[in-house]
Amino acid sequence: MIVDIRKWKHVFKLDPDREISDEHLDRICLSGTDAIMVGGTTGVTFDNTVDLLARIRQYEVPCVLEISNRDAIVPGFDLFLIPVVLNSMDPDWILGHHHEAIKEYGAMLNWDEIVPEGYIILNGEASAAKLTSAKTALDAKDAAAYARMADKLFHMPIVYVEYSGIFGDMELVRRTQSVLEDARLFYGGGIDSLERAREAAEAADTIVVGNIIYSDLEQALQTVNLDRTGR
Ligand code: 1GP
Repeated sequence: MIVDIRKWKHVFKLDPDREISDEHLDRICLSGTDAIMVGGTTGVTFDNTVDLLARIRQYEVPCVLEISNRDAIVPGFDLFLIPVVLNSMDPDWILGHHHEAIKEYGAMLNWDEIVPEGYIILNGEASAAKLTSAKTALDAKDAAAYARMADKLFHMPIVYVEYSGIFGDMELVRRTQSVLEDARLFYGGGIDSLERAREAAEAADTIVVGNIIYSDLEQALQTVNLDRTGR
């Protein structure tokens, strides 16, 4: 399947470590979202990732894996997104884990399916921020500088502004998006209503909706109803 991330406006992120019923998964996969991203910070294993992939594969929706650890690299996804945490203070999350994984699998990878994501993690309370020792006290200028690095120095196709768990500063997101020339700005964090989805979609290129799937499915499904004109 040819998957073009540049066409994505809305993505649902499913965590292999969390339970979702067949009925809820059915509604998510048929919601009209542009893609399902599979990923999580903790408890992601080969087995729970394979299980979730097999269930999602019953539907036509594109399905991509955001790789969070080396043990959970499962073949069969449409794309493999590789997070590089630009504001991590621990080099392992910028290139250390990547080096180890590529040492092991580099020769057999299909690089056309690999998409690096330049992450900027901004909610210091999020488990991803703690795990990666992210320096989250950043202003819009800092975020824009990381975004330019990802876009122009490293030619990453995605800059991901991650507020996981809280709804972020949309002015910062807007300003960060505005400095990008080639990369797409993905925004995730605290989108729990159509109103917030629309607000985030005005600032970012692509919005990612996670948590609310598990706490209020009806609200989650509402977030797909974006105005799809424009970028
Ligand atoms: C998490 O960016 C996603 O990685 C979505 O965030 O779970 O807060 O919706 P939420």
